[in-house]
Amino acid sequence: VVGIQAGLSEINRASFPKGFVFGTASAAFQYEGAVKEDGRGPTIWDTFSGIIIDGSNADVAVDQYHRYVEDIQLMKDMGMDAYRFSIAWSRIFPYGTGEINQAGVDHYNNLINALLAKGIEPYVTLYHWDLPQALEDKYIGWLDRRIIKDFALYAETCFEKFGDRVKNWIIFNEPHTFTVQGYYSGYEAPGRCSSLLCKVGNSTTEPYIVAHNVLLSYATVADSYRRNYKEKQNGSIGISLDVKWYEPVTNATENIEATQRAQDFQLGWFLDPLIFGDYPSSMRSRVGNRLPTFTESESALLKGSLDFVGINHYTTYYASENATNSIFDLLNDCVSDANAFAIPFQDGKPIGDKANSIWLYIVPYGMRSVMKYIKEKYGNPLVIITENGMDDPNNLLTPIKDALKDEKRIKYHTDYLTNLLAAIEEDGCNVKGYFVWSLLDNWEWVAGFTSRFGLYFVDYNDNLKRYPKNSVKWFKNFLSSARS
Ligand code: BGP
Repeated sequence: VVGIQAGLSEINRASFPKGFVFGTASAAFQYEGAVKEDGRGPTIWDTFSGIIIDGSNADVAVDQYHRYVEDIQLMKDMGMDAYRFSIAWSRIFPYGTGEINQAGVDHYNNLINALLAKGIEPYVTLYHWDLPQALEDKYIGWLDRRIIKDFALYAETCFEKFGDRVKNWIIFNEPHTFTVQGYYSGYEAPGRCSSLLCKVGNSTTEPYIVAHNVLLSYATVADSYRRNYKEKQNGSIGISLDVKWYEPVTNATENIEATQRAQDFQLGWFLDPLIFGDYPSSMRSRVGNRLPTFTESESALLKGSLDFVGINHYTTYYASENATNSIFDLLNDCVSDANAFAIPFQDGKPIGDKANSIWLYIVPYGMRSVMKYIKEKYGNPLVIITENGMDDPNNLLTPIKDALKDEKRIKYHTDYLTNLLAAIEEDGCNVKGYFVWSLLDNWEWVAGFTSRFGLYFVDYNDNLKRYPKNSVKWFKNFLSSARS
């Protein structure tokens, strides 16, 4: 068939396997606004006191809480099949547990029903980083095992209330990111660490405890879903993991080994327990007794508990055993135990063209490499790309008509999708969906409103009006080809 041989510009929906799903992704805190409405409780992101580049907050964000009908029409106009959004835990349980807030349930019922009425399938994330503040106050949130029970109650409540219509659940978004950024570097909520930005917590133990409690929460919820809901509701559950592709910065053995460790301390930290039942051995040997252990029954619950692996992939870096004394050492995603540094340069040359974000380099083959790596290491599990996208520097131009010319984004999606297709067709990877981050420009963690990832431009100076960027036309055209 068509696909890669046909050349870059020729791929379209019909090039992908039957039933392949295309959608856009979002997160409650970044989109909803209305933070004090209808009984929503505060979250750790409402109270976060770390640095946000433009000093903004997400009190209004892009106001999707009130504008979801209009936004669903935008998805429909493009021909998207699905929408990935997250439920704000503190709209369902304002204090994390206790009484259900009916107004919150009503809101998500309305959103789900409005999507289905337009033929758009909801893919629902349960935890996209907005922990109810009450649980942070009560027992320091993810650091305490009591969270497992509270999270399970929240998850089960969502299955009960929405599972008759929601068939795809993403239990956690990027546990690696919120573990490292929240408890190691401190750039993100709850900003506990012993490094630059804050002085609480212990960054040599907390990330591992948090990750462990997240995994045990996942295992508990997966077990409950399988026993009580799966058959009745005919749905599936998974998790979204952030994965950078890494290449060794040189062919020296130490850098080849650092590359594997970077992957183990990122993807392996979560996917190894979920597929094999335990952490990677490189983590065990380097972290020692600071790395918690799973009991036999916990390990059995984790093993094979995913119906699909969600992958959020944006960029590729080199990995090196040695620090580079650049800003990237500070932005490094790898905890120091990994003894691996991720850098986007080799001999001063960048690994790819840059998006607007300081961390985002455009390296399309990284997509294919990640897919192949997952197939080979983890036995070809079912994968959904739950995020892929970029913030085009042109989106910051004025006037707005110039900001809409996002040809770099079009090229990004063309090239990443071409590589994804090659992974499916030529490498035999088992991938069934692709979600663009993001439908709209929105409030980005740390970057605030300075970073525009949307297919639609949002005018923050004029009532949050949405304007289609050129990539909307591109997707519309891409999706309009007959399904294969
Ligand atoms: C992912 C998050 C998204 C989104 C995206 C863009 O890691 O899951 O929520 O924010 O990154 O990145 P950023 O917000 O850092 O600009």
